[in-house]
Amino acid sequence: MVNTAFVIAGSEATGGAGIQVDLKTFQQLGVYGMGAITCIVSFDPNNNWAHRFVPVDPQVIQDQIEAATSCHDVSTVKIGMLGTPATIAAVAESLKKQTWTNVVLDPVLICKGQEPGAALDTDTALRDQILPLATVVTPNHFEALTLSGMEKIETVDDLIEAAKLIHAQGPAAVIVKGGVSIAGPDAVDVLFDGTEVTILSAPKVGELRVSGAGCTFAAAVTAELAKGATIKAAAQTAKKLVTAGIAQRMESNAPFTSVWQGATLI
Ligand code: PXL
Repeated sequence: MVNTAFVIAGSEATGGAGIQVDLKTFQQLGVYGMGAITCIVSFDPNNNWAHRFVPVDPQVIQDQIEAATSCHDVSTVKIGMLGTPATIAAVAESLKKQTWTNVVLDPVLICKGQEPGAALDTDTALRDQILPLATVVTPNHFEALTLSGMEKIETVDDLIEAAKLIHAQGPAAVIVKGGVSIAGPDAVDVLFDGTEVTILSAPKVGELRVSGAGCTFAAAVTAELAKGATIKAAAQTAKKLVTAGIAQRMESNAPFTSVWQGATLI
């Protein structure tokens, strides 16, 4: 029996982020992927690679979710970029139509192409409507600041505090990713499951952000959970996979590199 996983996320056409990365990661880990697109992000090579953002009609998002979940039995879902309060409401409503064993939320809060005025509404909608449905949430440094309400996150102890504050808002487990935002030689992430704190650490591969690291990490956690791994084991595998994918990253004509979802594990 092939394990299945579903992703509800935005499209980012360069292949460096979004649903493209999620489905590649599922495949890399031997999981049958299916996906619904919530919004379309097209970077603009003539305007400093700014994000052009178009939300998908909420009804079309619900139709996609209906098609995928009717066609295949699936109980593990990853949620990536949703984009607007309307798309968030549509996804929340559709998710409630069946029970899920694992709901992995990558809380992509803002995208550069969105109107700043709309971003707060979007954050609030995500927090109110999607966060309570999540079993695992994977904020990066910026998202952890927003979701925890902390003024700064500078140390591993701060990462632990943020994970605990976000955990108190409902999700069964929180993985706060320190990445290059925390000083020191290692990229440190912290998993808190309500009782145990687990530190995931690997030597940094340079100090630059690599596109798709967050998407790849959450998608790898999702795929491993779909295969029956514990959250801790899934997070450890995801960390190894992202580290290898960053070390073997794709160069591009844009001023950023992307994670390679075909990297051999080191
Ligand atoms: O990496 C965050 C992200 C997620 N999803 C989509 C994106 C981006 C960043 O560009 O475009 C669709």
